[in-house]
Amino acid sequence: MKRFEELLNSYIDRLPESRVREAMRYSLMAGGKRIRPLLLYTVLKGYGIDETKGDAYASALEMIHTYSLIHDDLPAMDNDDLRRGRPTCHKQFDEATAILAGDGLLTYAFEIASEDTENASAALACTHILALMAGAGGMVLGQDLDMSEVSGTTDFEAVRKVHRYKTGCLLSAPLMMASVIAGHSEDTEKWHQLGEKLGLAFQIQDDVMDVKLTPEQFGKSTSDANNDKVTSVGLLGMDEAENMMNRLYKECMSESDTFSGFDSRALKELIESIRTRTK
Ligand code: GRG
Repeated sequence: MKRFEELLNSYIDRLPESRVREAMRYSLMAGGKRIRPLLLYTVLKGYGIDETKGDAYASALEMIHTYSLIHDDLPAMDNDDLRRGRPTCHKQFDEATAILAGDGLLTYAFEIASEDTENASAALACTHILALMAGAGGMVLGQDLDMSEVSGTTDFEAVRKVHRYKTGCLLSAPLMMASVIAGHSEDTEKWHQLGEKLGLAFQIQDDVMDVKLTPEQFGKSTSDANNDKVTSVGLLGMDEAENMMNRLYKECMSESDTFSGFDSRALKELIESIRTRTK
């Protein structure tokens, strides 16, 4: 992924020099796992499409993901000091700059996603998917539900709904976008469903790691369990949460075999590496 790291950095270089630009770079280049870009590249590969066709969209996704983490860490939301093993953006800079860095990354993502003039119809469709999955009917809704509706709930379905929007939407987006770029828009809705399942598994795993790992191992403050936030582990217990997570990952792998004209081997390997991740 060295090529992708350089690509992200070069997008930031294109912006005028400023404090907000350096705050955007600080968070974007902080060693994230790049799971959303990897999902996009891997699905393109499965369809036999050159990965560079996905560069702009992979970059846009990582920018939106990074903006969401910057804003999630702010005192008004989760109030975290540590992210990806380093001070959060507002700790390294200040709150106002962190808000602007998030705004800058969100807006820049749409600039980048919409500038693919070689395939303007894919650019339009992918930009639309990005907006749907990231906005107030997607990830933003999930964050809102998480902060309001589910506090104190004992209903796992309510928690599942939060995960579906907060985590699932931004994992569905790369799968959906890759199917559009590959000219397989007939598969987009099915990828949406698969991404939601992957998101649920991924979030349950995040909750498991939140309990099992120290902040140093996890690279972020273990704030969810400590803040008495409702988590899958809290509601289901550790064993049941881990069983559900493994079952969901397995279902994702077998569902990835059901797309015609798609070689699922690389995607299954990626899902397995996500299932066995240690951070
Ligand atoms: C502020 C609109 C807004 C949304 C915030 C992303 C998010 C929504 C909150 C962050 C907290 C959280 C646990 C989100 C669920 C998704 C998740 C597990 C994010 C972490 O993603 P990774 O593991 O992070 O891909 P890295 O650091 O590897 O990029």
